[in-house]
Amino acid sequence: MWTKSPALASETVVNPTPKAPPKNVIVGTAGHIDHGKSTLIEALTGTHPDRLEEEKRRGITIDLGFAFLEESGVRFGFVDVPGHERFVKNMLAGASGIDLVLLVIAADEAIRPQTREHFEICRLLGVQRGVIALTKSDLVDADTLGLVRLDVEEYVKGSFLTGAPILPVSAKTGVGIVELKAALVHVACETRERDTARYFRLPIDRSFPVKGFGTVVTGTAISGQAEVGEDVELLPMHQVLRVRGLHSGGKAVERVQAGQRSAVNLSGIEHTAIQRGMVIAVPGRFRATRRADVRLELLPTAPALKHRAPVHLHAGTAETVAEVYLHEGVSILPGTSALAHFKLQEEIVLGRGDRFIIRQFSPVVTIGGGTILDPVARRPTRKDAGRIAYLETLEKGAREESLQALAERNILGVPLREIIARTGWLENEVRAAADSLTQAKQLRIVSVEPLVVLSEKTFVEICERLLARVERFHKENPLLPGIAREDLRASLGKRVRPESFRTALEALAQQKKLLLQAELVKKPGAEITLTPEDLRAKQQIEQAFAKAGLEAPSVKDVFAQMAIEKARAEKLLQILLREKTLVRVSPELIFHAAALARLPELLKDYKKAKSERIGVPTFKELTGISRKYAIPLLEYLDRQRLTRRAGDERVIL
Ligand SMILES: Nc1nc2c(ncn2[C@@H]2O[C@H](COP(=O)(O)OP(=O)(O)OP(=O)(O)O)[C@@H](O)[C@H]2O)c(=O)[nH]1
Ligand SMILES: [Mg+2]
Repeated sequence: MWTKSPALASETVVNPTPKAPPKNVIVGTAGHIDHGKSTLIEALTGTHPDRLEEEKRRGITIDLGFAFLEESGVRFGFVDVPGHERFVKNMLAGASGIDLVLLVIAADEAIRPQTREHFEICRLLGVQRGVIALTKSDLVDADTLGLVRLDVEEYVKGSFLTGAPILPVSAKTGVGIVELKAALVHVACETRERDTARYFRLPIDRSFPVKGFGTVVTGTAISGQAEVGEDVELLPMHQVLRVRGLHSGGKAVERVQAGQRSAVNLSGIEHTAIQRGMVIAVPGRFRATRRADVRLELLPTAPALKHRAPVHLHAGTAETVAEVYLHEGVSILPGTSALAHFKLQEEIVLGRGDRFIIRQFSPVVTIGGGTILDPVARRPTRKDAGRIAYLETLEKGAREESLQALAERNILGVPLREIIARTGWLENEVRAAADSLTQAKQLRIVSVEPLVVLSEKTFVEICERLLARVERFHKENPLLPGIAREDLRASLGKRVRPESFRTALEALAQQKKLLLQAELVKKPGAEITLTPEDLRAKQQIEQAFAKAGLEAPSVKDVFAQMAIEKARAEKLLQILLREKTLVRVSPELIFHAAALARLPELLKDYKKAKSERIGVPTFKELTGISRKYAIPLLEYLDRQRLTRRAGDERVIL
């Protein structure tokens, strides 16, 4: 239904064949201004890709245009780009999602500056295949055509376009169009299909309203798939939205997948809130970022790039300014590459392995490109000597090694979400790698759900610190049986997450290196050792309470009689309480256990001789104590289930 909208009219299928399932391939045009790119797309598909009023008026392409063609089992999505040097940034937004390039060179002009720039961009973006069309062949004679062909062959020699078909065509006479279609199909069959099993991601190139439907965004799905009714996350805002409808190839579909031009109807958002450069993706798998570590390649024609130089970064459909930090050396020389770090002016979404282009800050020309190694990198520091080795490991790409390296650089441990945002691996891939590294004793899984991994080296360090801490505690606190779990955890500081602490503690307990007793952690065999002086003082405290019987003294008074310092006396008191020689009846009242032991007997005799019930005054008489003690004692007896409160009285149980 929304195909009727003028905004979507250009995304129309031409020549559909019923055979399924077709291969999805995105073809991007490339080439100098006025070389006939848009005209050629019209000749191929029947759709003229220029859609803006201004484009029609000026006869040039300004922004991206789109068209479709289904031919011999291949579903082509064409992205037509502008050739004008001022609009290279628009070209870049379109070029990022393409599988193969249709390099357009006018036979009457041959290779021109944007032929070169677009070609370099495709090479830097890792485009693998392409077809070269020599357009306007009706304007030149056979000799000229032959010369241009030689020129072009020479130019692409050694590149990804070596041996690519070079076809003379004319949109005017129709010469070569059939052959060009055949060549596109042939090359399309050789391109690798994009991975639909990966996480869905679609860099947005347009956002517009459709009457009756609301906001529609378009773009090339570069990985995974999305279905109507699912949630997607709009990034960099991390806003979750519902997919109300999907279009591809000009018709409503239930699902779009990698390699398809897609129009996505989103509910719950104004079209003006969405711009080119934003991304919709499967929720929770990508992260907006301001820092990335990259392999950066400088074109041979570019001037040397200095440390901390600002550049324009183009990745996906996004564009922002990046400050380039060099991890090695002070500058990148033309035609070489280096490991570098981008500090971005705005948050964008990057994925590991994404290709990008950089353009000089001013004047704005393409100077290089590269590959994202770590899309969510940390600020570079001078101390961080291991970063180059780490990035080289990521570059080699083996999953286990990369995960190991990631864990080793994160002493806090790495949760699943972070691993995925930084690698793009599927959850089962992460778990499989974590399991095999655990078996190899290189990694510790400190939490299974959600998964958190720690390098074995860090884990062993935590264990050692724990043991040392407990040992020190025993040495410093000979009168205490062990350290409280929470105190032990706090002593490790914030750099150890609770899961790591718990796993380490359990491992040490299993190895019998530590003993866990309720909330206490101690070394096996650690005994409370009292000096003769402590022993004497302890006895003194006990006797003070024993002598007083039920007329218990206050702790303060007892301590006042003692020669040792208060903190020490307090610890001895704790020992007596733990031994149950003394019993705390209320926050202020402590009794000797022997004095309390008389109470059940007294109550039993009273019950036998007098009554089942006893009031406070009688209890006072019976025990010979004041009201101050009687109430807390009765409450204590209630708790002990020796008595039960009934109004003002107690029932003796
Ligand atoms: N004679 C002749 N003219 C052509 C042919 N193809 C394109 N043209 C003309 O060349 C001019 C430019 O064509 P476009 O298709 O707009 O060129 P473009 O490469 O898309 O230009 P930009 O998008 O602005 O970079 C138009 O006037 C076309 O009519 C052809 O095969 N033969
Ligand atoms: Mg054009």
